[in-house]
Amino acid sequence: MNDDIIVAIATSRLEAAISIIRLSGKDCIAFVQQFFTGKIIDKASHTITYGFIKDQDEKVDEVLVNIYRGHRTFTGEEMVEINCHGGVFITQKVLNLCLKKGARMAEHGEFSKRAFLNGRIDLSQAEAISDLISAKNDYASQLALKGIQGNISHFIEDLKEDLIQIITQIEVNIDYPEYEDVEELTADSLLPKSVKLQEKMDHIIESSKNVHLLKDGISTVIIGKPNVGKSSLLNALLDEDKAIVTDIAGTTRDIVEGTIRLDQIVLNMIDTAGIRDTDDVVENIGVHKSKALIHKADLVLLVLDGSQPLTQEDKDLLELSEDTNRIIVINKKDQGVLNDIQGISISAKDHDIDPLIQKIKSMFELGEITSSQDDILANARQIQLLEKANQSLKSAIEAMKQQIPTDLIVTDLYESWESLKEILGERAKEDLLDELFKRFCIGK
Ligand SMILES: Nc1nc2c(ncn2[C@@H]2O[C@H](COP(=O)(O)OP(=O)(O)OP(=O)(O)O)[C@@H](O)[C@H]2O)c(=O)[nH]1
Ligand SMILES: [Mg+2]
Repeated sequence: MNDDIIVAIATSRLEAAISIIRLSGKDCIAFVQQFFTGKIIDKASHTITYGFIKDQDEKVDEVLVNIYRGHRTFTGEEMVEINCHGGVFITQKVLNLCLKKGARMAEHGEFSKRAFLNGRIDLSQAEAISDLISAKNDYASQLALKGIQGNISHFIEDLKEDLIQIITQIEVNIDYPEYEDVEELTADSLLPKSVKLQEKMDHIIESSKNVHLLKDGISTVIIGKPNVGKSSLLNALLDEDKAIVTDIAGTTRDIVEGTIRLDQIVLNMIDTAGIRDTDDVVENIGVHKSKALIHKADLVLLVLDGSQPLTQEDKDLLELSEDTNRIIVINKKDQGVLNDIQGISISAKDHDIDPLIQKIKSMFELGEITSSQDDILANARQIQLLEKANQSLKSAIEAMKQQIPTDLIVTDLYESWESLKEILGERAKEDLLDELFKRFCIGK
């Protein structure tokens, strides 16, 4: 494994009271001793020493140096942190000196990657560190902190434990097929155990997905036939004139985006081209894009013009969006309502949209989830893997129900097991690791 000495400025590049230069790698205490006047070479781990950083005879900075001897360190290797005065120029000069003496500039996330490779943290914890750095709201930071503390690792380990018990039970069966009575007995108790585990996975997947809507925003698409007031609704929600509004049908040709915040909920809004059959080439492309978005969105706002009777185009859209998470919005209520479709009546033009906002808030009322619930996955990669694990387990359950031979069932269960391991990076491939750790900042 690579344990050469890496170095990076671990604090922000702005002027500050102090800035920290972090080093990690084999014998990095002896390395720093070469240009530090304080005595650190024989000092105990986790101690702080005062002195000067010197480049030959020139004093570069007055510093405090923390030393950490392996393995109880962040990276699991010997580490040094040099606390410099916070000037950008001085910090850079100390960094340059480290590089000149032979340390290597750390890559993005390389400290965390070493922590992972040395078994100090698992992949879910490493990802949580990256998430905490980029967290932009309370939900995201709470979730990340739990991840760093090993929360995800714990509940995935629990799932693994349940699964391995099921696998063991079957393996015993395969090894001792002569006990026919035992086989029947085992198969009976296996099914409820497996179903219970599968329900646990279902629950984690669902709540994780909900929380991610909060963390990353709810992708919301506004659809409807031309001229019903979609762009007016976007503008009213954003409280600005972002999209062009005219009384000409087919005004919006391309997608217009905007973000709104309703308390803790963030909506990533997309206004689309009004959907209709058209010969206009540009408009037609827009219409296709609108249709494609309907099934990708977390929330669909289907706008109808309440002042007009329902048309075939409206009916087609009602059908097209039937299986989505949708709210039917009846616009132009200031002109009276002529259709009898159940929906939320608003007047986008007058910014009279409060009933819609209340409806959206009530649909995504998830305030309690992150604070009270522990088994939440941190990102799409983890959710996908748990879904895969769940899928394999489901096939195994189906097979158990159909009394398929146990040695075939075991293949599915092992697949499920592998996916669970992958969440924690226990089988992570090199290229995946590189991809994941690249998203970190240097010094982490
Ligand atoms: N009376 C009334 N008129 C409205 C309301 N909302 C929008 N309009 C008018 O309806 C017309 C069309 O509004 P847009 O917001 O451009 O409609 P659109 O659905 O985006 O239309 P396309 O982009 O062409 O698909 C404009 O003249 C708006 O002023 C409303 O609540 N009441
Ligand atoms: Mg429009």
